[in-house]
Amino acid sequence: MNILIVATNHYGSPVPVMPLGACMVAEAAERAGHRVRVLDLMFEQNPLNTLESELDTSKPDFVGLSVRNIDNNDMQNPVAFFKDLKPLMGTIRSKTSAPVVLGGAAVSVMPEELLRYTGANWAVLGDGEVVFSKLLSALSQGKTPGKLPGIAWLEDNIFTKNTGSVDRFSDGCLTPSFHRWIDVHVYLSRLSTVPIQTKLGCHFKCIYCTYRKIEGHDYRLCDPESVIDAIQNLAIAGLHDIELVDNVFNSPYDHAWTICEGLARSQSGARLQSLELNPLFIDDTLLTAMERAGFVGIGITVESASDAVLNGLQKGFTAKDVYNAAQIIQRHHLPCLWIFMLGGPSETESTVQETLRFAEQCIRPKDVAFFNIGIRIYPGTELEHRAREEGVLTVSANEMLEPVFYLSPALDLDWLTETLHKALATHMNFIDSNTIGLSFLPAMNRLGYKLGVKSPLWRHTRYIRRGLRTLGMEV
Ligand code: B12
Ligand code: SF4
Repeated sequence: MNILIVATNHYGSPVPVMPLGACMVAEAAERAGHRVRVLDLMFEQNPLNTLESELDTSKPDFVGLSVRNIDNNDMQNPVAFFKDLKPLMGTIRSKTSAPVVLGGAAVSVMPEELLRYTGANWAVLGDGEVVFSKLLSALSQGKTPGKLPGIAWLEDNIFTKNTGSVDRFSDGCLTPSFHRWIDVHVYLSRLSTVPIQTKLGCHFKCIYCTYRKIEGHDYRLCDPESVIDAIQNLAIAGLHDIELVDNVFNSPYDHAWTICEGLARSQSGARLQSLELNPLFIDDTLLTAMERAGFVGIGITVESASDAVLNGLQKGFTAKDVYNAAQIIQRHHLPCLWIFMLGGPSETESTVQETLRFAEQCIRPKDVAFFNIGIRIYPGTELEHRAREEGVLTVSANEMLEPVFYLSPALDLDWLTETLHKALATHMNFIDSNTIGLSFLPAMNRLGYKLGVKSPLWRHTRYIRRGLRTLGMEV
């Protein structure tokens, strides 16, 4: 059968993200015997026209829509990407009556709402490479996929989903041949990294998090040797800047350490990054192994340095762990991006000051602190219940495709914005979502590439900000 998979994401900040999932699903469908094309809308100037001509050319029997982002998770400048889906569906329906299957992270987070909003026929929940092919096989034989776990649909307008054990995970590290499906060079010229997963799942229970809805609570670990091979092969293919996109890279600790040790031995030449480190599992041994493996940047998602807030967020670690991680990081050379979330449950003016004090005293000037204000609330999370109890959230789950945010009732938004603004003005290595939302960031990525700057660009934050300020820009 002819299958068209449309990677719908076209958001270029902080960098354009390669559609890893769409490519994996396409390759799996091809292995199952289908003729598959991927249409990547990331750099398309006129996505609807391009889609129209692609539909004319490929005449698909099934269309898969890969949907990554619902919105940009940014309370200060919210952008709702889900709204792009209606015109795309309109174009598809004007050309073909082929069934449309939704997949992608956004779909796992809000499947019912996206099925209703788009009018698509089916949704695949979670990792889709095995389920999608099974769904295609059932539908092409005229069978209803009925009990196939991992799919959802609307039946007589009632949302129905099949849970149960989903036969979908291979313990080998899956890396698609990106060159076959997308224009890799354009991504590289925007300083994009090549994404790769070493595992799925997360054991933690942070109250706002959707990741477990996407990948599950139990860890599903890729065989370390297969991860090392995959990274070596990417590097041989000229794809050196590789990002490990696990929910949390350093948990389980032993798995991360084994991969790093193997990579150090392999001398792959890859330049590795991961922005998802948990302070609980950082120690000198792991950071040394990461340095030897070829890491060029790490991110640590601590969210806060106040016990009250960490407790409220149910992060599973304490302010002491955050301070301890900072001391360890200071003993190493790895550039580090610290990620904070201000305004969560139990946040007050004094807890904000605690976190800012930590950032001022414990983050090296060469490292970077990124501050987010407010937390996007998603249906089904603990945060949703808390927000309803506190009267912060009043809309129904169906209305939550439109971004809604939690801000601690004990905080005044103007005070918080002003306080953060002052901290950013005096610390050139502090940034917020306004900085990564800068309209000229894509142009800066392109310029950086032309000048031979290597990813991650955030390592140069203080020089970039100083330079732009000299030019009179308010950044
Ligand atoms: C790593 C990551 C990043 C990295 C990406 C680095 C890189 N080089 O790729 C960085 C930090 C840059 C990033 C940025 C952002 N991210 Co992010 N990110 C993730 C994370 C943790 C993993 C994504 C990933 O690669 N997964 C691995 C691949 C294999 O999975 P996948 O693409 O989802 O594909 C599988 C399934 O979804 C499915 N599937 C996919 N397509 C299709 C198609 C069909 C037809 C079918 C059937 C199935 C299917 O099968 C695939 C294979 O198993 C997810 C959380 C998560 N656990 O998913 C958030 C997540 C995707 N990000 C999210 C967001 C919001 C963002 C930002 C907008 C944040 C911001 N304000 O900057 C930006 C957007 C960037 C952009 N240009 O689009 C949201 C998106 C959903 C939402 N809430 O809107 C997520 C889910 C986190 C969250 N908050 O809920 N992100
Ligand atoms: S550790 Fe990260 S992925 Fe895991 S539940 Fe918390 S926020 Fe989500």
